[in-house]
Amino acid sequence: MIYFPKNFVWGTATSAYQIEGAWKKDGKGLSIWDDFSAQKGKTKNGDTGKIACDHYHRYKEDIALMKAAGIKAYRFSISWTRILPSGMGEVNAKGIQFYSDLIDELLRNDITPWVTLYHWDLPLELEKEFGGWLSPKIIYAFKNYAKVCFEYFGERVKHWITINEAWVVATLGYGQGVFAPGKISNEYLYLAGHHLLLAHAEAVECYRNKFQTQQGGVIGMSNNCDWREPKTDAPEDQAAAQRSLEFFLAWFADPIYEGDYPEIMRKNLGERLPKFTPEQQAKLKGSSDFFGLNHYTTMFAEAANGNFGEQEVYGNGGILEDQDVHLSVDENWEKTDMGWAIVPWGCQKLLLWIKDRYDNPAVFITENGCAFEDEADDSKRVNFFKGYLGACEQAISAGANLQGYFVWSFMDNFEWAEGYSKRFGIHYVDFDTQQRSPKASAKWYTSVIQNNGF
Ligand code: PNW
Repeated sequence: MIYFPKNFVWGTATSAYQIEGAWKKDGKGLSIWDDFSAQKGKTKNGDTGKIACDHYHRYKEDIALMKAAGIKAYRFSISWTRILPSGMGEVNAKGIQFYSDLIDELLRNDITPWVTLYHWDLPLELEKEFGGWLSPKIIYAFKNYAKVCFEYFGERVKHWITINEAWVVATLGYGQGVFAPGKISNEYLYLAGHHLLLAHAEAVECYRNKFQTQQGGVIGMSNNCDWREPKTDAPEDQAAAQRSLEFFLAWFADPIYEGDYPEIMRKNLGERLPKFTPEQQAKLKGSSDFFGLNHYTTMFAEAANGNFGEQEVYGNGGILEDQDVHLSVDENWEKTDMGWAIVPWGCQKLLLWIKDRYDNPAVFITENGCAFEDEADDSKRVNFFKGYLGACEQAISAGANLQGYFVWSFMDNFEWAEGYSKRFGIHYVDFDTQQRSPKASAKWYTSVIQNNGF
């Protein structure tokens, strides 16, 4: 039996563009993902989120499934362009109504809403007007949007996540160009990352100054990180693994917990890494009430000593060269349909790394899950969760302050560049008929929540 602390938060997660559909309904403006997925060759089979799971029309059905599964907390994201169709300016009443109804429906079903403000669907207008995350103008646009959300929803929403996975936004969107807006540069990613952090800090300051006291909620950021295991015991490989974690997670977490980027980034990147003013540092430091962590996989790291070529895993964008690290996986590790290795002990090590580096903050795993084709017993997915939840339990026993876990994802959905080809959900969705039903993993998760053990 594996036991979790009494008030452990058991949840599941989704994001707006991946499930809502209704891409132009009720005054919604276009986002960079509407634009990107419509471009030839950007997503597998040309898939887009135009309909997705049609959650916009079926949210009541989906919440009923959540309730039936015994899920206690639901993390979803707000589509910025439903609220502010061009990113700034007039509020779209119908967009407010949709999220207001969704929140009410959750509360009626005793499910706690955890709301992500930015899960990658930047208003296209802001991309066109000033280059989105590449311009400091985005900081105030984001703050303004966040403020609207706090005003309309903050009486009912007590858990806020400003930005989902700044690393993905910066690296895949502005470094490698495989995600919207599809830019490729070894400078842009650090500039975008800088503005993501500053936007987070402004939104948090706004929440704390104007809303937090009356509304009594918490706010933080969710960052993604794999574990990096030294390929060998050699000191240079151990240093490479550490460096790789610093370029991955500490890139965003150090500014939030320490007020500045890791030294190794400053050293290796020189002028490509923007600097914070002392005022910005003060705003950033301490700007999260909890540590949101999205974790999926583990890779070996070894010192590259300047040799790059075929071994590169994440492609260009410069980030591996910047780290001077080679990444690889063990051929014997089992892999998901995304090719991501299943390594539960990596999760445990990462949780303890966070504990040690950031003085044991309250951590919520805001995403963890795996893509697998459906099987009747859904055993691959169940085994994945068993492994990772076991690792969480061990990390807690070793002192990690882990307080919650959100399965990614509640249902099969639009998996970005992979379209509908990759299935992460604990609920099956038939995209032709829009029927959904719980997979065996959903039933298994229910039993974990109920028994708090397995
Ligand atoms: C996360 N990587 O994305 C996102 O938050 C989800 O929207 C997504 O569906 C889920 O994980 C599964 O992919 C990631 O390359 C995308 O390391 C790419 C990476 C990590 C997370």
